[in-house]
Amino acid sequence: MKVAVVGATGLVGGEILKVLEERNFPVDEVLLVASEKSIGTKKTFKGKELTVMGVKEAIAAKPEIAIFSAGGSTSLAEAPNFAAAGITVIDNSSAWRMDPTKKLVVPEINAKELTKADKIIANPNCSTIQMVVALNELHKAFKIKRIVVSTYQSVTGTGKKAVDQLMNERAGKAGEMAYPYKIDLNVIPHIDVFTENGYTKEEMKMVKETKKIFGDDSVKVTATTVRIPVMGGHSESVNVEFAKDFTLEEVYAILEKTPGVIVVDDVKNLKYPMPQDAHQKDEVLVGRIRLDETQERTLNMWIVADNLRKGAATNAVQIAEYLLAHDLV
Ligand code: 2RA
Repeated sequence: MKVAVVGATGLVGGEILKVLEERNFPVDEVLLVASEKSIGTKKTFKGKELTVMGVKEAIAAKPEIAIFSAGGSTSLAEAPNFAAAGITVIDNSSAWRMDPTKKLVVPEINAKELTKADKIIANPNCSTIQMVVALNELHKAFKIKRIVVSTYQSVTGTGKKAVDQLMNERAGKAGEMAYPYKIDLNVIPHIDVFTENGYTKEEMKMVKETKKIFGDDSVKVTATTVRIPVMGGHSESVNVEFAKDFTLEEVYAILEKTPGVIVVDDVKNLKYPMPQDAHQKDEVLVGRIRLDETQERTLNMWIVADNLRKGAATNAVQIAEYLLAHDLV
């Protein structure tokens, strides 16, 4: 099995390589692929030094799977070329997510929709993945009517330049700006670009992707996505209204059995999810679970996950594992 990692030199690309190794994905050869400027650079995989190549060389090498994390424009330009060569693409960018002919997949929720015909598969946005993983089984049991979500997103979601800006600011050093403002000791209520309706693209991703992944257009979502000076993971405050009655005991029982979720909820002992605990983990941590005392059939909860792992690399590798396990590649 040959796997290409397109965008291998980025933060997510590095995590994809780490996850492939940690999960012992049955790969005989990994092809590191990046833009022209990175061709020839070296990275290590399973103790072996590999050389970064360009897309043409990678397509010619005919990997069975190509995992992309190279930005939307590269995905739009190159994913069809890989697919035309019979290579199955799993893409981390937003390029294909809302394309009606492409599947938007969180393995715990809808991997069963995948077929051999799917040659470009979209990986959802990190902030969407952790929320739907936490809510999916509750949705199946009690039918979600409406979600109000506020996110507190790690600078790693922006990339290396943002991490460097935060570290430089903390060290009192000048440096390149990934954001329009200082991020250290600050909070920026703006992720991606603003759209006509006053929401950002990041907020509208959470609205639209949630409906598509659940296969349920009736689920209402409203979001405020915020950047905070944190590493290790994204946090989300979620208020969710259901159509059916439930008890907290039923909610805990369902969450304890939800694939990909770890319940961390013991406030008497100050146990609740935090990015420092989610860092480098593949699970979604859920805590601060409590009834919304202002509205019937409504819950508040706090959801934390490593956005580079379950939010991107691990979800993509889990899709590849599913494809392999079901002879779809
Ligand atoms: C972010 N979810 O956190 C976006 C893209 N990774 O910036």
